[in-house]
Amino acid sequence: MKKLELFYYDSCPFCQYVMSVIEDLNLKVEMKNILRDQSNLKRLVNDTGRRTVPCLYIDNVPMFESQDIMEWLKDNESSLEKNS
Ligand SMILES: N[C@@H](CCC(=O)N[C@@H](CS)C(=O)NCC(=O)O)C(=O)O
Repeated sequence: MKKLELFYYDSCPFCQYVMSVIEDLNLKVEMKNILRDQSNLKRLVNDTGRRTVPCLYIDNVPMFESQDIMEWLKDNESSLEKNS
Protein backbone atom coordinates (compact mmCIF):
# COMPACT_ATOMS: atom_id res chain seq x y z
CA MET A 1 0.00 0.00 0.00
CA LYS A 2 1.23 3.47 -0.78
CA LYS A 3 1.70 5.92 2.08
CA LEU A 4 -0.19 9.17 1.45
CA GLU A 5 0.37 12.48 3.26
CA LEU A 6 -1.39 15.74 2.42
CA PHE A 7 0.32 19.04 3.24
CA TYR A 8 -2.38 21.68 3.57
CA TYR A 9 -3.99 24.41 5.59
CA ASP A 10 -7.68 24.93 6.25
CA SER A 11 -8.27 28.27 4.54
CA CYS A 12 -6.69 27.14 1.24
CA PRO A 13 -9.53 26.53 -1.25
CA PHE A 14 -7.42 24.19 -3.42
CA CYS A 15 -6.75 22.10 -0.30
CA GLN A 16 -10.48 21.97 0.40
CA TYR A 17 -11.14 20.55 -3.08
CA VAL A 18 -8.56 17.83 -2.51
CA MET A 19 -9.84 17.09 0.99
CA SER A 20 -13.39 16.62 -0.27
CA VAL A 21 -12.18 14.03 -2.78
CA ILE A 22 -10.25 12.27 0.00
CA GLU A 23 -13.42 12.25 2.11
CA ASP A 24 -15.67 11.11 -0.75
CA LEU A 25 -13.35 8.22 -1.57
CA ASN A 26 -12.83 7.48 2.16
CA LEU A 27 -9.07 7.33 1.70
CA LYS A 28 -6.55 6.97 4.47
CA VAL A 29 -4.29 10.02 4.24
CA GLU A 30 -2.07 11.50 6.94
CA MET A 31 -2.94 15.18 7.24
CA LYS A 32 0.00 17.59 7.63
CA ASN A 33 -1.15 21.10 8.50
CA ILE A 34 1.72 23.47 7.65
CA LEU A 35 0.40 26.38 9.75
CA ARG A 36 -0.31 24.46 12.93
CA ASP A 37 2.91 22.44 12.89
CA GLN A 38 6.13 24.14 11.81
CA SER A 39 7.85 20.78 11.31
CA ASN A 40 5.44 20.05 8.46
CA LEU A 41 6.27 23.37 6.78
CA LYS A 42 9.99 22.73 7.26
CA ARG A 43 9.75 19.30 5.68
CA LEU A 44 7.79 20.65 2.69
CA VAL A 45 10.25 23.49 2.10
CA ASN A 46 13.32 21.26 2.61
CA ASP A 47 12.02 18.62 0.20
CA THR A 48 10.59 20.85 -2.52
CA GLY A 49 11.91 24.38 -2.08
CA ARG A 50 8.29 25.52 -2.07
CA ARG A 51 5.61 26.29 0.49
CA THR A 52 2.69 25.75 -1.86
CA VAL A 53 -0.25 23.66 -0.76
CA PRO A 54 -1.90 21.33 -1.45
CA CYS A 55 0.98 18.91 -1.85
CA LEU A 56 0.40 15.17 -1.73
CA TYR A 57 3.32 12.96 -0.77
CA ILE A 58 3.00 9.55 -2.37
CA ASP A 59 5.53 7.27 -0.68
CA ASN A 60 7.52 10.44 0.12
CA VAL A 61 7.42 11.75 -3.46
CA PRO A 62 5.71 15.17 -3.56
CA MET A 63 2.99 16.01 -6.07
CA PHE A 64 1.67 19.59 -6.46
CA GLU A 65 -1.40 20.94 -8.28
CA SER A 66 -4.84 20.18 -6.89
CA GLN A 67 -6.20 19.01 -10.26
CA ASP A 68 -3.33 16.55 -10.73
CA ILE A 69 -3.68 15.32 -7.14
CA MET A 70 -7.45 14.76 -7.46
CA GLU A 71 -7.03 12.98 -10.79
CA TRP A 72 -4.29 10.74 -9.36
CA LEU A 73 -6.43 9.86 -6.30
CA LYS A 74 -9.42 8.93 -8.47
CA ASP A 75 -7.31 6.94 -10.93
CA ASN A 76 -5.59 4.99 -8.14
CA GLU A 77 -8.49 4.67 -5.72
CA SER A 78 -8.80 0.90 -6.01
CA SER A 79 -5.23 0.32 -4.86
CA LEU A 80 -5.26 2.80 -1.98
CA GLU A 81 -5.89 2.16 1.70
CA LYS A 82 -9.35 3.18 2.99
CA ASN A 83 -10.38 4.47 6.39
CA SER A 84 -12.00 1.76 8.45
N1 LIG B 1 -2.57 25.76 -8.94
C1 LIG B 1 -2.35 25.40 -7.57
C2 LIG B 1 -2.58 26.61 -6.68
C3 LIG B 1 -2.14 26.34 -5.24
C4 LIG B 1 -2.07 27.64 -4.46
O1 LIG B 1 -2.13 28.75 -5.01
N2 LIG B 1 -1.96 27.48 -3.13
C5 LIG B 1 -1.81 28.63 -2.26
C6 LIG B 1 -2.72 28.50 -1.04
S1 LIG B 1 -4.42 28.58 -1.48
C7 LIG B 1 -0.39 28.65 -1.73
O2 LIG B 1 0.09 27.68 -1.18
N3 LIG B 1 0.32 29.81 -1.92
C8 LIG B 1 1.63 30.02 -1.34
C9 LIG B 1 2.76 29.64 -2.27
O3 LIG B 1 2.52 29.12 -3.37
O4 LIG B 1 3.90 29.84 -1.86
C10 LIG B 1 -3.27 24.23 -7.21
O5 LIG B 1 -4.35 24.11 -7.82
O6 LIG B 1 -2.90 23.42 -6.35
